[in-house]
Amino acid sequence: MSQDPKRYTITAALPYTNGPVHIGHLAGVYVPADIYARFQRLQGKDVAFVCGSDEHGVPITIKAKKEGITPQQVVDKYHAIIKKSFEDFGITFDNYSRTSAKVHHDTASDFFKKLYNDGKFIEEVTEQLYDAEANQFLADRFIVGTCPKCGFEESYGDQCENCGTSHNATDLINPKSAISGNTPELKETKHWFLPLDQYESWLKEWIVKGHKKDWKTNVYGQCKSWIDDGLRPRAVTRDLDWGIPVPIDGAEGKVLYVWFDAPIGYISATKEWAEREGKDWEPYWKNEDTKLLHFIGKDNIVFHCIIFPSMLKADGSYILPNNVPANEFLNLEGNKISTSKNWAVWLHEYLDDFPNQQDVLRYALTANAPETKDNDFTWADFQARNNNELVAIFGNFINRVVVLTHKYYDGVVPEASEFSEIDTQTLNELQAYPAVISSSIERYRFREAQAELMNVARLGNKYLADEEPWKTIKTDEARTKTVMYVALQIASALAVLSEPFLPFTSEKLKKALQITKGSLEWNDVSTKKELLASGHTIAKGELLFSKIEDEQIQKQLDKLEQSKQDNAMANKKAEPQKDTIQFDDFTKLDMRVGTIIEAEKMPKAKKLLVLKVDTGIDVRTIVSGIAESFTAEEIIGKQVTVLVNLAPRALRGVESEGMILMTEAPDGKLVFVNPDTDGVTNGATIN
Ligand code: B3M
Ligand code: ZN
Repeated sequence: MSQDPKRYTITAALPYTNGPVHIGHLAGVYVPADIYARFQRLQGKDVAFVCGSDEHGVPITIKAKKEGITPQQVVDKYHAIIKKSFEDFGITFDNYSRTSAKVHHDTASDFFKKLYNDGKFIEEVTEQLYDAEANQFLADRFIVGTCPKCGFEESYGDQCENCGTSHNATDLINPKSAISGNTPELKETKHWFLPLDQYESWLKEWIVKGHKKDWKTNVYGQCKSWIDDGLRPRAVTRDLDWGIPVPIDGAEGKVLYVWFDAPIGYISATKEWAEREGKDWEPYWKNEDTKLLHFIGKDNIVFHCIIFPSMLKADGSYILPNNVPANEFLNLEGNKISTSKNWAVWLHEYLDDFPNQQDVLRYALTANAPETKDNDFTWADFQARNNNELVAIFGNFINRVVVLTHKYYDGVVPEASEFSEIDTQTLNELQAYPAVISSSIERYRFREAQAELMNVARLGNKYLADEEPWKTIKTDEARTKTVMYVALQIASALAVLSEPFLPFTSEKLKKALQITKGSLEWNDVSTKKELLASGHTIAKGELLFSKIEDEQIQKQLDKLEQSKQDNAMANKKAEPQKDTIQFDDFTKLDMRVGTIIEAEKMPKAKKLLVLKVDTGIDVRTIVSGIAESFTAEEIIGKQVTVLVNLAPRALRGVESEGMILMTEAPDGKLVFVNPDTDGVTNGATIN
């Protein structure tokens, strides 16, 4: 392809529709893809930016079973949530489609048929695990059994979540169907395979010997190791009743493998878009002067770099991706993001909790993007990025410029007189930024690009701090005008250059500066002598950013803490029951309601509190190992359950005459077995 592509086909991984979108998806795929697409549009490029919901596959059928609804209901629910949250977040897909759409079923079926008719598949009968009671073949995720490697008893058919090994379902020891719990049997079934081995040398030529060295190291490395390991035929059909029916005779009850149909979803989404726009979709997928790019997360590399290209090659009429800028993973507060454990920041919830603050999240995710290694998102960092960078640097500069222009000149851009050396130097520096930022974006280095954008704001702040118009206004009117004129040029540049990263801010800023649509372009910043003319009137505008308070952050941390506890609760297995006792054994225990009337820490003992307890019989001393769960003050006055006839025992020299009944919360904190007996007096017996 020539240096300057005619058009861009930009795809972003189709999210699985078994849950909403979270910050891991955003940081890995959608924010960088959107920055790139917005940037190319700003360069006047012809862009098709497509995505859609991935609505097939086994996880969706499992979710449906769990919730007692149909797979269609599952995907309808999440498709709506995902689509809306992307829109509200400002992800500018030209089309967000879904794989249950007719256009996709047709496109994927036709794709399969062409390959089938051209003899590109091999047909093979293999033995697969079958659940006779449920009357169906079992997909990998529907089989659980003992991992042959580590002995973990709940390994899935395809992978053990305990040791990470991937294996075949037939390798599991003592496999069980997750549907009926029965032991599955082996049954013959016919499937169609794409013989990847036949594409090995071509892939080697294209990726390894080709110029794919400009792919990211992680992407190139994974591809190379897959190819070096040798490729094997891969089944592209499955025995399942949810998906696109295999469109040939003799394939009843079989559907296309989700990873066969999903990437074709990019093509269907492009078709749907082209039809709506009255365009021809084919150049976007078939012309060599199109730059095709797949934005994905690292777990999807093999599918986008090996399997899908082989499918496109097998068809023969398609172009291949120019690049696959895959990101690593984003963790959350030190732990892996997990949908099932609800360890995530969900986009739709963020949008509710932080209304009109889309750009803050976009900024924080890009500043911390897992471009070359896994990264961690923390709420503290999010808050700091906003308060110390967006508010203190970007917002502060713009605010000063707008306020001073109104204060000194009623909002009219002043006339500049002679430029000082500093002025010229500053304006020259400003002119260099579009190229600097572009170069980073073109190399998929979005965090670097965004850091350069912030340097434009820093340039503005430094200029104002050095030139001090608030001082010169008293002594040198002409100089002040020149300084404010230069500062307004920097503010205008920020309005344009921030668009790919901070689109909502860019919009607000353009409104404040009264920059009308289309009047100022990206490259104008380096070529135009004047971005905002003298005599032009700016508006007041709203504050671009506002401080995020500790309470807002605490609320988010509390939410995560709640997930942690819910999980601990769900995972906690009850201890096995103790040996049987007789009724007489039980009646020997004398348990009473009592009230803690005094409490103090036992000196030099981390865990112990010395309590005075009114048992109704007497007031006695009890030493209790609860100091790590309670302060002395908070338990005074609490009614508790006391075992009063336990033989006294000295603890650190203090005689303890009884025991207070406790249990443990999932987080390890002790809690009283509180009698919850409003109006019951001390000394009441428990039996
Ligand atoms: N649905 C997998 C994922 O979310 C997947 C991507 C499909 S892209 C064609 O990891
Ligand atoms: Zn294992």
